[in-house]
Formats: sequence, structure tokens, C-alpha cells
Amino acid sequence: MQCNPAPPAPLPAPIISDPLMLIWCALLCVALLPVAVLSCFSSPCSPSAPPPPLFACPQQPTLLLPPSRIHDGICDCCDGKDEPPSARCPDICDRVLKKEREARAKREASFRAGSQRREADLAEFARKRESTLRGLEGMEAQATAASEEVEAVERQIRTLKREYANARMSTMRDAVAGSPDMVELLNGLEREEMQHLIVHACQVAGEILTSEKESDTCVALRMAGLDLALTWDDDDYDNADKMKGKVEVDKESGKAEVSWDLVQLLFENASNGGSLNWMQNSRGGKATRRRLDEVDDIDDVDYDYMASVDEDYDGAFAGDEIDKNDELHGDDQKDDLVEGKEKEFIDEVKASHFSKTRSSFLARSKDVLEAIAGILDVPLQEDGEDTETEEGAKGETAKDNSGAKIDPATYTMVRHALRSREDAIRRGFRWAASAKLLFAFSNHSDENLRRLVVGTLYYGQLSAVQVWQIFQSILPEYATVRSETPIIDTCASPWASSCPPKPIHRKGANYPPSYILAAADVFCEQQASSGHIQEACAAQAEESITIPSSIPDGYYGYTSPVKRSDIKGDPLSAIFAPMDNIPLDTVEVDALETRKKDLERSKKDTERSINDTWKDIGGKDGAQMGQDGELHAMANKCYDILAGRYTYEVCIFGGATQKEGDGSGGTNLGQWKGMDIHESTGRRVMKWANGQKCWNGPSRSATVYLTCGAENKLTSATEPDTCRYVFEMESYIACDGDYRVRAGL
Ligand code: MAN
Repeated sequence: MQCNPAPPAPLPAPIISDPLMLIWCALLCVALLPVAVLSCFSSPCSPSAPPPPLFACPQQPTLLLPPSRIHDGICDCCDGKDEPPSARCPDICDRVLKKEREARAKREASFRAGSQRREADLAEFARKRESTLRGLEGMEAQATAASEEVEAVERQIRTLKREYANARMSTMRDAVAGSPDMVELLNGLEREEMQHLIVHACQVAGEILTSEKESDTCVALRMAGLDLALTWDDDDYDNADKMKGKVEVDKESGKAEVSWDLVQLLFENASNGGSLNWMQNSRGGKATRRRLDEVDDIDDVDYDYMASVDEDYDGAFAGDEIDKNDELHGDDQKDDLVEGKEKEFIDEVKASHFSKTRSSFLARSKDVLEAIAGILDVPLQEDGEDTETEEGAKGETAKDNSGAKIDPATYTMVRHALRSREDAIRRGFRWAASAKLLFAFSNHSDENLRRLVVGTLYYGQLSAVQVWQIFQSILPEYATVRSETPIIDTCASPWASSCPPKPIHRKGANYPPSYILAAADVFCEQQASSGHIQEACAAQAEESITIPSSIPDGYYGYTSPVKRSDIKGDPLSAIFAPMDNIPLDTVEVDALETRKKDLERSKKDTERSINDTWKDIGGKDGAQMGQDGELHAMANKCYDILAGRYTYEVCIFGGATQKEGDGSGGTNLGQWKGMDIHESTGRRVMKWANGQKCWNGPSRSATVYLTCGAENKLTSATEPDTCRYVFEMESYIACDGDYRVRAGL
């Protein structure tokens, strides 16, 4: 007989109508106390009651008896409490519960030992955290001091560099551009003439500054711009503002000072022994191009290809030359080369009077190179890296036009000499065109233009003679001389008609200034007495191509320009001397930079140890170390267990691994994710995730369930689903008050 549950509402007539049934219920309730007391009084035998509760033996809480076994004359509980005293059940609990009691005693002992260790650890952690926090204050003060020191050194460096940059800019303005000699030179020129002077100065600079070969911009002009804080950017020719250059307001001082980047550039240029660098060097990073290569479109072009297309061998590219090669090289290159102003300007430069000797040299050089290529049986366009041995081998059998044996080494030398001059001349064309391009799109004040002239002459390493030669080509007063003696097609020195130097009259005075004329005088005398012209004439007189045995200066009218610094007593050197004499304390700056680096390193070290120290104590709020820092005892420790063919290892704050055999290597089961306390069971659960990917499955992961124990050790390992690993662990960090209550200890 039993109380059946009834549907909720409406309530039917009471089921317990039978008086006998009532008595049974009452008896059962008494018997099941206290285990079922709640169930009984809340709903025993009521229409909505659940099935009658089971009876739990007082000393065996896990042994649950159905009502049918109560008072049935059989002693189920070890103390016989399921039967009335009259049944005289013997108490056999000591025997029956031995194992259970031992287990419980063990649990209790573990808990006592574990909780003691836990408490001791927590107390130690609290002490450690406190003293660490005190230590941290000191370390943080140290880091702040280091930062301040770094800043102070940085300020010193900045001051020194800025002082240098300011000195350089003002020297260029006052001592150089403002010097009477320079003023005299500049005052005689119109705006347009200044631009022409810059264009050809760029051309000469392109030929002189062979170390700048990679550049297609007039570096000398760029550098001149730097001294004016003038910058101009890529693709912004139609942006007048950008083309004007900029003076940035210094953020710290609020003063209108040039930007720090520019200061750095100026200083770097100076401290690198004056090597020309117009690139912006982002601190510690890669140099980025600060400004445009004006003849940008031919920047990416394969020059060997270009030379092969360049049929008239003048460094520029006529449309029909390109058209012929389209099939081979596609339209893109054609567009690049033909479009835009670049070509127009290169053509203009090429056609200028100043370039005539260059062009005639290129034409002649092309013929000679072709002839050499034919004789040596090598392709015309080589990249110049042909080796002596290769050529030597071929050369043994080489014969010249007349069938005589020739010396291939001489030919190789001649080829190299011609090619390097060609390269220089073509770079000159490009640099000149780049200056033209700049002037076509920007409008500089008179003052800036004057200073660009001065700077370009300075950085381009031009000598007074070269300035004089440019004047011969650009000043209208010399037009008659120019037209009377066309340079091309004559074997005379290109400037012979200008010798002896003749002044012109400008603004009521003789022009160019006497120091330029004096230098030109020396040049004219040297020209007259050198054998170069005769040699060049002899070469030119030949009707057929004779391969020369050397390429003398003046060969076909072209003499490689000489750096001002290599010319003794050049008057421009004296004018520019103040620039070269600006004191530059690189030693002090270097020492400061070294100090700054050292300080930064030690600051980093301090910051790193501050970080590590915080980690050591669980971060600012201690949360990373678990409740009250309980994980501290296990931090960075590893625990392992052998299960089947694998040894598993889990490292707190580290990784979990599965190893096989001798244990080398192993499969990564994941990285430490943290420890949570399970809401309903109160158990601590540690997790590792994102391990090695399982074949056709998820990434491996590991979970460790902790239970209170006197020691920290893994007690079991399973893989319930493929690549999901579950471990049991005994740990004293789990021996807290909550565990004691839940375990009924
Ligand atoms: C390896 C071990 C196993 C895992 C399989 C899955 O053999 O990591 O634990 O079940 O890979 O392919």
C-alpha cells in the first residue's frame, strides 16, 4: 500500500480516507525521522505528494530502504534501526562500517594536514605580497627616475642636435648665401637664370656624385632644401602648400622651429662625413623616402632594357623607340616612360647647349661599344660585370677589323670607361630634369631660390669653373659665342670659344664675379697646354670607328667634372668654408646616445622585473593567484602521472603535455587558462586549452579537478572524448572551509 500522487488541482476528495492507512502513514513518518522529516511534513501522503521517501539508516546514510523493508522483521541497517526494538537486531556497525570509517578518518586526516598547509601557505603568501608590494614601490620609483633620466639625456641630445641644425641653417643663410662674394654672384642673375643654374648644377652634381647612383632626384637640391626647412612630397606637385615646404612648430617649446625629423636629417648628414642623405630616418626603423624622385616613372625601370631601347643612345626615349619594343615589353613601361613631364624635361636638358658635349660623347660611345661588342663577340648590353677571364678566353681569338689580334683587356677597360661615363651623363640628365620638374610645379620666394642656388652648388660639389661653364651656356650675353662655335662637330675643347674668359656687363658691373673669371682663366690655360684636346681631335678626325686604347678626358668633348673638394684653391671652397667649419660635437652626442641606450636598457630591465614581480604576487589585485593567493604554492610547478602508455604533465601557469615512451617531446595538450571554482560542487577546476589540433577534431584540451588532499598530486588521467583529457588531482589548496562543510567533516 502506498500514497499515490494525484494530479494538482482541483483537489479530489481526500484519498486517505481509510483510518488504517492514516495510522500507517503516521507510523512511517515517525520511523523515517529525521531523514525524511521534511518530505513527510510537507507532503506525506497528500494528493500532490511524491512517492514515499526512502529510509536512510542513521549510520549508513547511503543505504536507503523503501518502506516495504521497514518493520519487515529483517534487520537491514547495521544498527537495526529499521526494525522496532522488539526485533532485537544486533548492532554490527563496527564490523560493517570499518572500511567506511577508515576512509572517513583518512579524509579527516588529509583535511587536517592539507588545511594546515593551506593556511601556512596563505599566510606566507600574504607576507610575501606585503613585502613585495613594499619592494615594488622602490622599483617603480626607480623606473620613474630612469624615465626621467632618459628624458633628460634625450633633451640634451635634442638641444645639441638642434643647435647644430640651427647653426647650419643660419650659417648657410648668413655666412654663405649672405657673403659678399655670393651676393655678387647671385645679384647678377634673374630668377629664371637662377633656375637654369640650379638645373645644370644638378646635372653636374649627378655626374660628380657617383655614390648617389641609385637616386633619380637631384640630391644636391634636396639637401639645399633641407637647409631651408623645405621639403616636398611624393605626388603632390599640385599641392602648393606641400611644395612650399614647412616649418613645424616645435611641440615642447611652442617655438617656430624646424621639425625634429629635419634636425635629425641635418645632423645625420653632417655626422656621416657629409654623405648626402635626404631620406627621413625614422628612429630605429628603416629609412623612408622623404621626398619624391621627380623622375619617378623611370625609377623602376631596368636600365639595361632602357639602354637597349634607347637607340640614339642619349639616355632619353623617343616614342618610336618605345613603340618598337612594345611587343617585347608591353604597354605599361611605355606609359611610364612616355607619359608625364619627365620625358619632356629630359629631352629639354638633352637639347640644351650645356648638354651638347654630353650628347656627342654618348653618340660616339654607342658606336665604339657596338664595335667592341662585335669584335669580342659579346652582347652589347651587359651589366658591366663581365669578368676578365671570360673575356680573356674569348679574346685570345679575337681579331679587329684589319684582322690583327687585339688585346681584350684593353677593350674591357675601354668598355668600362665608356659605360661609367655614360652612366654619369645619364644620371646628370635625370637630376637636371628632376630640378626642372620641381620648378615647373612650385614657386619659391626670391630669397629661397637664391639659397637653393647656393645650397645646390655647395652640396653638388660644383667648382667655380663649372659655374662659369654653366654661365657660358645659359646667359644670353654669351649667345653669340655659343652660336659662332657650335660645340658639336668640332674637336675643339667645348669651352675653347669661351677662352680666355670674357666678362659681361650686368647691373653696372662686370659679371661673373672676378673670382669666377680667375678660376676660368686657370682652366683655359690648362686646356690650352694639355694634350687632351689633340687626342680628342685625332679621335674625331677618324672616319671609321677606331677603338681607342683609352678614353682621355675631353674625348668627344666630354670631360668628367671634378669635385670641388678635389680642386686645390677653388674660390667656392673658400666661400663655403663656414659650412664645413661648423663645430659638430659628434663625440658628445655619441656619448649621450650611448648613455641614453644604457639607461633605456636598465629602465626596460626594471620594468620587466616590475612586471614579473607583479605576476609573482598575482597581479595588482592578486586575482591571478586564485582565492587568497592559494595558487602561489603551485605556481609554475608541474605534476605528472603515468596512465597507460602515456605520461601526462600539467604545469600550473604553463602547458599540459602528453608524452609517450622516454618522454621526450610530447603532444601539446594546451596552455594554462586559469582556475575556477565550480558553482554547484564547489570543486576547483583548472583548464588548459588550444593544444595541438586533433586529427579531424578539436584542439586538445585538459581539465584538472581538484579535491582536498595533504599533498599536491595527480591521481588519475582519462580521455573521455578523443583529445579531451580529464585529470583528478589531490591538492591541499582545496582543503578549505567550504570543502569541510560539503564533505561533512
Ligand atoms: C594521439 C594521442 C591520443 C589521441 C589521438 C587522437 O594518439 O594524443 O590521446 O586520442 O592522438 O588522434
